[in-house]
Formats: sequence, C-alpha cells, structure tokens
Amino acid sequence: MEKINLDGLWQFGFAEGKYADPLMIPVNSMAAVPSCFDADPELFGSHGTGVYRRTVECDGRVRLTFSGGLFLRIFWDGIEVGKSVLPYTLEDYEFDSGKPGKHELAIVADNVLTGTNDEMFKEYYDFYGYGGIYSHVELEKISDETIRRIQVIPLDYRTGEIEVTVEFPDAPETTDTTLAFDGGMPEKISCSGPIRRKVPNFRLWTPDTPNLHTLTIARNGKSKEVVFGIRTIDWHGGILRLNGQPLRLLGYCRHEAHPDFGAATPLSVVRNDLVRIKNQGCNFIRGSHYPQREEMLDLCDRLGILVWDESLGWGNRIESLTDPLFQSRQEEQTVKMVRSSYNHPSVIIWGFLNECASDNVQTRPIIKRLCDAVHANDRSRPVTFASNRCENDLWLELLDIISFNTYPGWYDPNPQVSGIGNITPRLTEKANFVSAPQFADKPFIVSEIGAGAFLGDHSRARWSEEYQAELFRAVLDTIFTNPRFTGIAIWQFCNCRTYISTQYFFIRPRGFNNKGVLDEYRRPKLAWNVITELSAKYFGKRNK
Ligand code: ADA
Repeated sequence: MEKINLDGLWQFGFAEGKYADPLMIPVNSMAAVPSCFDADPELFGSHGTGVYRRTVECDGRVRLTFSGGLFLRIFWDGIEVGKSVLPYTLEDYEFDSGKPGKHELAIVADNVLTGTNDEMFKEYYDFYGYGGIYSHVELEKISDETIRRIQVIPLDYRTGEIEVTVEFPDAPETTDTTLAFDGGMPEKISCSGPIRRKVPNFRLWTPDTPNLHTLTIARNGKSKEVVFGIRTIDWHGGILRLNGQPLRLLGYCRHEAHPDFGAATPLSVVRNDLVRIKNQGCNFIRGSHYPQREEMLDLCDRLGILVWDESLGWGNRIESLTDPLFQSRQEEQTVKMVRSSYNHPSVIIWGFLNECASDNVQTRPIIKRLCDAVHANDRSRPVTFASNRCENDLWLELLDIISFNTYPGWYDPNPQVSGIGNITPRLTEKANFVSAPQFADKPFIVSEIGAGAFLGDHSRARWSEEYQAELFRAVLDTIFTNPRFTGIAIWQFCNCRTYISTQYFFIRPRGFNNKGVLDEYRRPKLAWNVITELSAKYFGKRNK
C-alpha cells in the first residue's frame, strides 16, 4: 500500500450534543464518505456528533489526509491520534498504525458551536456550518524517504524558468534524487536548497490556454508528481497583470455547497458549476469564505479560471480578532491553505477574514500578522481581504489589492437615495476614493455586490428576477467602463443555505441567502442572461 482512497460506505452513528467519549455512540446506520450528516433532511439543523467508522488494512507509519468540519477527532483502534478545529482545511494526521492486519478508523465530526471567541465558525456567519467529512479521505504509508511536499514557483513567463523546493523529513543531501518534467528523462539533483530550471518545451498557462506541466521527483524507488502551470502575476500602477498582460476579472463568489450535499459537493456538481461559469465568459471565482478543495482548484487549473482563495472568516468581531487563540488558528489555517494550494496556477490571489472589524484600531495586529504570514510563504501572489468598511477601513495600506464588498441598490443606508439609480454614483465614489495617491498603486476589486431574487418572481419589485438583473446590468456597465476597477466577484453564483436562527432571518427567507444568480439547485434567474450578454459585450470570446 502506498496511498489508498478510503471513500465509500462507512458505518455511522449520530447523537445530539458534543461528546467526551464519542466512540460510545452506537454506529447503527451507514454514511457515504465524503458527506455531511446534516445535509440529510432528517438531521438538518441538528447540533450533534457524527461518528464514521470503518476498518483499514495497513501497518507502520501512515499519514491520513482529508478536510471536514466543524470539529474533527480521529481515532485509530480506539486511541485518539489527531484532531482539527480548522473547518475546510486540508489536514494531515501522521501516526503509527501498528502491526499488519485490520485496524479500526473512526472519524468524529461535530457541528456544535459553543460561541467561544476562539472558535473558527460562528452561528452569526451567513452560511450554514455543516458537520462531516468534506473531501476524499486518503491514507498513505510513509517513511523517511517519503517526499512531503514539492513547491513550484514560476519565475519567468518568457523563459519558462521555475524554482522548485522539495521537502523531505530527513537530511536530503545524502541520497540520490531525480527530477523529470512531463515524463521526460530524469536528471540527478541535490535537494539541499531551491533548484532553478527552465522547463523544456514550456507552454504558458493562461485562462484561454490552460497548459499544464508535470514535475516528478523520485528517490530510492519512491516518487511524487505535481502538476503546475507557468504564469506570473504582478500588481502595480493599479493594474493586476497575468504574464505581463493587464487583467480584468469578471466572475462570482461561490460557496462550496448544495442543499443535498452540504459542503461535500460531489465532483460532478463542482465540475458543472465551473464549466457553466467558464462558458458564460467569466474568468474568475472568489472561493468565499474558506479554503477551496483540491479538486475545485484542479478543475480551475484545467479550465483556465482564476481563483481568489481565502481562509475562513465572516464578519468576525473584535472579541475574536483580539483573542490570541483565534489569531493563531487564523494564521495556522491561512498558512496551511497557502502551502497546500501553492502549485495551482489558477490561484492568483490569497485572502482572509471576510468583512472583519477592520475599522477598529485593535484589529491591526491580526491583519498585519495574516498579511505577513501569506507573504512569508508566498511572495508570488498578492494578498487582500474583502472589506465592507470600505472608505472607513484602517488597513488598506497593508494590502496588495483593495477589495470592497458593497451593496448599493440593495442595502442602501438611506432609502431616499436608493434603487438601481444609486449604483453608478456609489461605485464611482469608491473608485475615486481608491484613486487617491496612497491607494492608486493597488488594483481595486469589487469583491461582492448583488441583490436577492426569487426564481419566478416577475413583479419587477425588489426580490424579483427583473430587479436583480437590472442591478447587475448597471453594475457591470459601471465597472467595465471605468478602468480603475480591476474587476468584480458577483455576490453570488447560487443561493446558499444559512442559519435559520440567524438574527437576519427576515432578510434570509426560506433559510437561504437568495442572492444567487442561479437558485440553490442551479436554475438560472434572469440575471444569468444579462451577465452572459454583458460578458460578450465587454470581453467578446475572451475566455471561452
Ligand atoms: C456579506 C457577506 C456575504 C453575504 C452578503 C449578503 O457581504 O460577505 O457572505 O452574507 O453580505 O448577502 O448580505
């Protein structure tokens, strides 16, 4: 056994509440892995502990890898071998699996929020926090020869030069290691530091030509392959560039969610969503509001969709933002995201802490710490966060890109100045604000904007398909005729479930955030056609 995939039917048990000894919960039914237990209509809305159990045949040192939420504990033959408090994060658990033979693996996932400041998920978030196993579960037998990680930094899009870093658990210089591109001739290398190479016969990665290369590192009969793309990003003079060419971004904020599957959306759903976005002429997805799954990023690499990947946060309040444990969890999650998704050419922006209290002076340490953590682990991509404090934000100077979430025509503070006619003036004010000398060098993205709409409501009033469609017409016409805007991530691709108990229940009918351009089952509202029309108007066949 090198690496095995443990997806399939597992034994399952559920009990209300958090459990000190979850293995006492009877496993009297079955669950698919990956899956979210509260996507099952019978358990939707319940706060409890799900226990997933199965046997695995293996021995010796192993590494288990998967993501899930909201709190995870891992037991091997009844002994706890790992835990995670970082929902949506791809985590590794290494342990000694013991003698050859059958062993029992139990993954315990609970969705019980206690409301402490350090918790990464909060019930005030405007999306539902599912309990379960969100990604594939993989088990790998490891040794000192196992390559832990390969990082590829594209350095020059004109020459195909890259920098490769290989991480081994032991001193690497002593052993023979080889490197090969695209299945070609292996070349002997020393891994004592980063290696620079020009990729033979390289082909550039762009959204129109998403060419990928492979790199294989081998040592003592063991090998690891990674996929990468050659493309570079730079950001200055207020312009974001890919391979030296100015970029304009048009796309969506997208939740990894579906009413039938929760956060464990099957690959077919993810694939269909992304192909639709691409075929509409869009080139951009903001992965709101947590690290994106590997397979989502793999698809974006192959389809040529640009991604903003962000760590988990939503409207976090000062009590959490100043809590040392919350701060270190945020840093840990952000660093894990950057390190695990580093090689994806589709990822062009890192983000964190959507709409935090960034107008409060006490938030500087956490924001600076997260910017620094990203920069320390990746200098090749810009960092941002989506601010709804906008002109009152105190920390825009720390960011590489300025991103504003703004809802003119929907959440208008003054009903006298309201509606579609309010959109162009409000957006233009923001573009003028970020044109001031201290911000002018930074690209500017509208990271959210939108309106709620019910499929089938043609009243033309607010909440109708027509109102939403006309709002997006005004938004895109404003953004793509004003060069100060780098682009837009429309809020949002499709409706998503939120907490029914949320204090905002009166603006979340049916327990959904209804601002999707598609409904939760991906049925299009009128706005879909308007966005398709305007993407053709402003970009022609650019991204198809
Ligand atoms: C915020 C938030 C989104 C969503 C949106 C809305 O901007 O970032 O997650 O809640 O508001 O629909 O109001």
